[in-house]
Amino acid sequence: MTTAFITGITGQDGSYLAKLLLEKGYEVHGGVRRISQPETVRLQQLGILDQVHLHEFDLAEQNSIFRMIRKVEMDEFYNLAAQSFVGASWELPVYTAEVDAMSVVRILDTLRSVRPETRFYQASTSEMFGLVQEVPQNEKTPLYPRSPYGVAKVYGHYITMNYRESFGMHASSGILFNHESPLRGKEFVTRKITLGLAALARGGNDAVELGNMDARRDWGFAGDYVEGMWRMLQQPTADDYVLATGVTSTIREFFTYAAEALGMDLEWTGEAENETATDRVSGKLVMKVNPKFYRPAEVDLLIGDATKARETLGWQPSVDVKGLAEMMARLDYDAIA
Ligand code: NDP
Ligand code: GDR
Repeated sequence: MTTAFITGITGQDGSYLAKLLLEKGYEVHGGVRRISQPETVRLQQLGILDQVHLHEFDLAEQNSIFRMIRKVEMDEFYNLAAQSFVGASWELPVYTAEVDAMSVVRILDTLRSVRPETRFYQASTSEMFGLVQEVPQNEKTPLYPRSPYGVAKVYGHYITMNYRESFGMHASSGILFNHESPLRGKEFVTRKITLGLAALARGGNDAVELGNMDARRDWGFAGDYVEGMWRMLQQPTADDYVLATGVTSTIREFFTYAAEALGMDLEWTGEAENETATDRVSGKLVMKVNPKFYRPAEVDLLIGDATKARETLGWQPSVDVKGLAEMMARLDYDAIA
């Protein structure tokens, strides 16, 4: 039986990946932060909490990483844990660097000493591309991160490549573009939108307050992306791969798709800080911009080219952005019933 260890197993991707690996017959172990009440809601929602082995573990603590890698006889290690909210990284820049950058070398160096044959996956991100240099973005596009989060992830990305090249480790990075799901954290824009719209459709009156409506993201479904992670580690040699849909949409477009899925018909007025959306059907104000959600520096345009993943891994996304918005909005609506 193949054994995998997942950091961030309680997160969106970690829980979907755990489910996928269990379905493939793996023994699945995961690291869980010691907090007063462990956040295992997603594993419960997927019905797999009693099938995974959870270990107390913190990425910021070297000894914790060392003990875990010594204890679990693992074949594959997926490093998904991170301070993953870009917006918070300006308020938590040092912590973000500790967890998203330094922990990667802590893990790699421990694996090198204790279990050098372990296959390693690093959760790299399209945020590393940052300021637009070229579109669409692929594995060779120059990096220009725009947030402390992006900067930390660039370190994680290059140190993974460096351990692969220096020590011959099977260490791969997935440069994943935004991927969402009904299990997405509530502060990320897609889920914030679908939760807010679902509450409005159920009779609420609080307009969703958002920041920059013009940013463009390449959004896919998280369930598809964890399949890509697994495929990377099944390759005979390690490498870096972009996973993306190749379609980019504004925040406004995502909002519109989710609103339409709940029967709304939007009228947009104003621009920038004064932009609003009203539902013609109910007459309610459903969106207003609040500048407090603007970021100190923005990533304006992300659109990925996943040709390499398609050709080498046989990977392709199965859900488009409209289908994704509909899936999330309807499930959030049903959950309120
Ligand atoms: P989530 O925020 O949903 O999950 C993050 C996970 O990391 C949680 O399990 C969290 O634990 C854990 N974690 C955070 N800090 C620590 C720590 N100090 N020690 C141990 N565990 C910790 O993120 P996603 O699932 O969306 O993303 C997974 C990874 O992929 C992240 O590294 C993210 O940066 C990266 N990524 C995500 C993309 C996306 O669109 N989703 C795109 C590209 C990259 P807890 O449950 O206790 O909070
Ligand atoms: P992102 O996702 O920063 O791309 O990082 P997020 O959903 O937070 O923001 C996407 C875009 O929406 C704009 N935006 C808002 N964002 C939030 N969160 N809240 C708002 O109210 C709001 N209004 C507008 C943002 O400015 C931004 O342009 C995600 C995370 O999962 C990272 O961990 C991952 O690496 C990248 O995706 C790829």
